[in-house]
Amino acid sequence: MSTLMAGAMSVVLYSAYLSFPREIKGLDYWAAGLILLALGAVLFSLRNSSSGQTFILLCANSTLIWGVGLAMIGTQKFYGRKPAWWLFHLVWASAMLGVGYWLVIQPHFAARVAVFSFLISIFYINQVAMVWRYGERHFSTIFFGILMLLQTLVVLTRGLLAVFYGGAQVNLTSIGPFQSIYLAAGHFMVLLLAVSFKAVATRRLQTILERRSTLDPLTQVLNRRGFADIYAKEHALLRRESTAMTMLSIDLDYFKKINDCHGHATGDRVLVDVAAVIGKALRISDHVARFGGEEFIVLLPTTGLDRAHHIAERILLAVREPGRDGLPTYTVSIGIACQTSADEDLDGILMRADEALYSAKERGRNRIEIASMPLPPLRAVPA
Ligand code: GH3
Ligand code: MG
Ligand code: MG
Repeated sequence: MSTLMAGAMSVVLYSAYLSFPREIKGLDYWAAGLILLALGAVLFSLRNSSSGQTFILLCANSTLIWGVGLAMIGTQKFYGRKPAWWLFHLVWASAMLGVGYWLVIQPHFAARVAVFSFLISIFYINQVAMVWRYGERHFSTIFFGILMLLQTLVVLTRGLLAVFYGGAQVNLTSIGPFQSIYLAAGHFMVLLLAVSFKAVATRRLQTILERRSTLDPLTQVLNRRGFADIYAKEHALLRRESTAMTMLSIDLDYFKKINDCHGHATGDRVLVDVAAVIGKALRISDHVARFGGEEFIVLLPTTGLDRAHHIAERILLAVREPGRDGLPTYTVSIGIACQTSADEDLDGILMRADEALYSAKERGRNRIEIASMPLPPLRAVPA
């Protein structure tokens, strides 16, 4: 039963590994770990029917340790940690020495179970710590963490029972309450742990796809869709708190010439560069987006004209600094529009910022212009 479950979950995780983006790591190690767990269970079931019982038991123990160890490596990779191969090998070597000693030299079932349980729990404890430290606060992570903790407790309890009550309590071929709990936990834990790891990986996939759908792939700043979402939130805040926010419309000057003289690839590098320069001039609460071609929009929440002008100047000066990363020197023009009323919408403020930008272009480029404030809405005059 557990062999089938582990085998099936291995296929599920391997197919996820093949179809998920490469930045989601660890699924392949989990798939390999589950195959080894299935193989280990098969080897255990063969031990009574074969003459080479000792050898098969050693292989089964080794295979199970590798299986759980590879899942740990998978979890470490998933959370972007350096895989602790030294721990993997140390636990495996110690467990094989202990199991081998109490199997071949001085046969002692309970001692074997204790050594195996305590050492393998290191792999589980390591994963609990990983989830605790690096896990996202999300249901899938909590599910995964709790299951991993439960599995740790079950394995440690088995080790303690072996130490204090000897072999009978932990011999899974005999019948008793703990044996039943352990066997049931063993059967379902493999399935549940694999399902919960898949849930954590799927959650990561969702986050990546959401991020991709709101980011410009070249410059990694927001795209129009991402910007519209952010603007809607800031607009709601403006309506509630009656503050001001300011928009900068930034366009590269003579960008077509850069493409023509230095090639499209250099043009792309310039776009990445200008996004980085703009980003450095902003505060953490500000937002930058690429609105197609070579136009960038910056949203400065709770910021009036004076401060926005100061930030725009910082961008203008930083951009025209020559010789960054061997790129040609270039300049930008900036239009500024300030919004103080929630009556104006995104299209309205963008249009005013763009008008100011065109006026900066007309007046010679490499400069800043400020848009006039919008006219108040006309009110009907009573007759
Ligand atoms: P101005 O100073 O009036 O803004 O002139 P400009 O040359 O910057 O503006 P124009 O609109 O004439 O040209 C924009 C150019 O930007 C044309 C287009 O080939 C180039 N462009 C648009 N998107 C990309 C891109 O993703 N990568 C590169 N390398 N070039 C792009
Ligand atoms: Mg331009
Ligand atoms: Mg343009």
